[in-house]
Order: sequence, then structure tokens, then C-alpha cells
Amino acid sequence: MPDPIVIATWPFGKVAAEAALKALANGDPALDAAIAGAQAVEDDYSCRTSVGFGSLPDRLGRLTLDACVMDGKTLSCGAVAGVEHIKHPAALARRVMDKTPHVLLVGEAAKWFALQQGFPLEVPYTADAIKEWLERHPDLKQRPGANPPAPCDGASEINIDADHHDTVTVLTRDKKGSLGGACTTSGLAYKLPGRVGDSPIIGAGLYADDLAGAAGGTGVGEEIIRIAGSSYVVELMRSGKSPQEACVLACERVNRTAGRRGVHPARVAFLALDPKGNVGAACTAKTNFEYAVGRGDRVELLRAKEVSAAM
Ligand code: SD4
Repeated sequence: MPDPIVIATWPFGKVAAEAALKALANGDPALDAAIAGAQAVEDDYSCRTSVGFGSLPDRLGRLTLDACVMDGKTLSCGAVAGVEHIKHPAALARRVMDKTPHVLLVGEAAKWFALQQGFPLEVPYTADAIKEWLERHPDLKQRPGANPPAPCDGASEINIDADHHDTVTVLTRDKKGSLGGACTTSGLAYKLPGRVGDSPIIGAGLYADDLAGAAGGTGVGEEIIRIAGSSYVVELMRSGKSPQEACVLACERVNRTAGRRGVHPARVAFLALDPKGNVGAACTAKTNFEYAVGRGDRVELLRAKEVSAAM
């Protein structure tokens, strides 16, 4: 019987891995366990500032959440983007998968769907997040008397500092050897209202196929979307690359595509799990990507290989 395995992004991925391992040990399917892991981070205000409620909001102070889920056995998937006042977007993405013929619902309509499905509307803001949002708001950094900055000056403006990584992506393999994945985030702090990153886009922030492997991304979503990142990693595994090799190749590709637009460094990271239970991860320069790996009753935190851009 295959051993249950979990991998999850960032140090707070430990919380996700512990919850998912528990679910897998009980015999839960891979997708249920991945969602349990994602939800443990959505629920834990103490372990992060940028997944779920309490995260840093967008440019106008509104917190909108994105999530997606995918079942590697059937390729069933669901997603929500730009959804407000719903505490568990990964669970909502699961409802889109189970209860609708669609894959992705967005914004106000996703919230109405949540209400219809019995999800409560809740207040997503914490005093700490509002204080930090006010103190760090990029529009306040302009020189006195200068014109207000354009809402976003170009792709190179988007980057993520080491303390503000968003997104937990959880990849699991269950006792039957099936793969599942869940991804949940508030996106980038101070994003333009309406901006959606890679996280709720199947094939960008997440992909899972029992016949090839599962992969997830984190970091600057625009760069991940541009190369269809998670799908690319999975297709590399399908063609025989190990999860580690596939993640490195995806980072090299991000570096090349970012380089074509003169954007360095483009901070992204990928993690991957193959059907045999091998794991891998890699990140571009200065991303400082750590990820949690859980097997048996043990969860350890590993540092991903950094892939520098050739100048
Ligand atoms: C996004 N990929 O919305 C997410 C953000 C993230 O570490 O993962 N940050 O672009």
C-alpha cells in the first residue's frame, strides 16, 4: 500500500502538512486531505499574514481571496477568485467542483454561491492587518507634492518581500496512491482591485494528474501564469523528469521569460510530487523558499534549491 505523503508551501505549510497527514492516516482521499491542510492554515491567524482572513488587503483595503482544488484521479477541479467575506475559499472551490458544471466562479457571484451553499459571511479584517496595511501602503511612500503614482508601474514593480509570502499550496498522495491538491491565498498585498494571480487558475497555481504527478506554484502569480507553471511541471514529470528536475526547469523557464522583458529577479517557487511519492521543489533567486514535507507522523521543513538567472 502506498505511504501517504504531503508537501506544502512555506514554513506555515507545516500546519497544513500536519492536518493533511492526519486526514490521510484516517484513510481520507488525497483531495479531502489537501483541503483539510489548506483550511488549517486559513484558520490559523498566528502562523501567517497572507492566507485567509487577517491577510493584507488590496490597494483599496478590501480583502479578496482566491483558491482552487484538483483531484488527480478524475481531473475534477474547482476554483474561486476575488471572493470576499468567505473564510474557507478552498472548501468553496470544492463546492464549485462538486455542485456545479463549472470550474471557476468569481467575485460577488462566488459569494452568492457560497451563501447558497450555506457558508456564513464573516468579517475578514483584523486590527493588526489594518494597522500594517496603513503603515506599509505603497501610495504613502510618494514624495510630498508629487503626483499620485500610477496604480502599478509595470511588471517589474511586482515583487514579494521575504516576510510577505502568500499562498499555501498542499499536494497529497493517499493510501490508494491517488494525488490531490489545494491552493488558497489572498494574492498579493496591495494588488489592484480585481487582480487575480495564478492561485485559482488550474494549470498555473495547481495541477494534479495521477498518471503524471501533482505540482503547485507560489510567488509572483503573473510570472507563473505566463508559463502555465504547474501544468508545465506536471507535463515534464509525464515525460520522465523527476519532480526536482521539473521544478528546476520551470524556474529556469520563468527566469528566461522574465529576462525577455528585463524583469529580474522574478520571485517564484514550485513544488511537485510524483505518483511514486518522490518530491521536489525549486525557486528563483532571492525567493528563500521553504516547504514542508510530511510522511508517516513526521513533518520536516526543507529549503528549496535556488535557480539563478543566467545574465
Ligand atoms: C499570487 N501566487 O496571487 C500568489 C501569491 C503568492 O507568495 O504565492 N505569494 O500571485
